[in-house]
Amino acid sequence: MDEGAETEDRRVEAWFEHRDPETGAPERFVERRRGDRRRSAKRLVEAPPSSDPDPTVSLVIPTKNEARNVPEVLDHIPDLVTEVVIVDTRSSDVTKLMARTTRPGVRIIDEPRRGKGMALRAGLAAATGDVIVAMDADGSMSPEEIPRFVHPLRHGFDFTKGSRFMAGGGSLDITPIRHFGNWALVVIVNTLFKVHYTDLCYGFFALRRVFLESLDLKATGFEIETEITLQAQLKGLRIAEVPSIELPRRTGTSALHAGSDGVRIARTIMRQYRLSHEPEPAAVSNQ
Ligand SMILES: Nc1nc2c(ncn2[C@@H]2O[C@H](COP(=O)(O)OP(=O)(O)O)[C@@H](O)[C@H]2O)c(=O)[nH]1
Ligand SMILES: [Mg+2]
Repeated sequence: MDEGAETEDRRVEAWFEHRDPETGAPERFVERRRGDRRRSAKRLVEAPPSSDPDPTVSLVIPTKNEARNVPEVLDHIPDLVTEVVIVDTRSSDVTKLMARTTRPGVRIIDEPRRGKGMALRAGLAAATGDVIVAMDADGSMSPEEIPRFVHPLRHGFDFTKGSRFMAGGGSLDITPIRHFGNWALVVIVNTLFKVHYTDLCYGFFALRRVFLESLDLKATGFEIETEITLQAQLKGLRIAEVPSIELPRRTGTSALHAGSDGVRIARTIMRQYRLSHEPEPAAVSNQ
């Protein structure tokens, strides 16, 4: 085969149409990489893209001393959320009481071990919905945006991450030092993993629960958000970014320390990068 034909062949081969196995209807185009094959191409759990118009949705909210903020968040949860799971780490205020009063059906889990990562992992494991959405309790994320995160999961995607830095997003909460740190970490991730994210350290995301078990999550602190994104990437989940507006925390102060947590996030990136170079395990069918 001459060189021109080979190039043409590669171009034709670069995309293929994914069809519904039952109806044969075209669903979406999927990129096929040859040569520099995407390391994340293989999913540990093979599940077809979901087109369920009405999935059950669990909302997981980690709380630590958010009594003044949590009622406002719980008051604005849209109807599509079918379950709310609060994971509380030894709040010394009345966070749990306020949560129960505002939303009597709320599930409250006590996670004695400190750290947002610990709390989120416990909440993800306890959630029962087809889709799990995670968000903070401090009023910096608007529950009204939740449908925006669920939408892509009903249309071919497996993981939705919020972005404050794509068109339509924004942040009124982020400090200059955090902004710079987040930008630097995004550049590192995009370079190492050959992706095009616009945000990284943001705790508003949604996941199809069928993939939860395949994500190897070990983070205990604020590096959990990065770990989930990179694990989703590594396990070949179909990832969408949606714009999100981060508001100022309503009351109280953030528990994040830009320096030490930045180092933890950088370590998490390096660990995931090393994992991405290990041989891929065999796929397991879950259909
Ligand atoms: N359960 C639990 N939640 C936590 C812990 N640390 C932070 N959070 C929650 O995680 C969310 C984000 O925390 P925040 O301090 O606002 O961090 P920031 O938004 O990154 O500045 C809030 O809902 C906190 O209440 C923790 O140790 N345990
Ligand atoms: Mg916050």
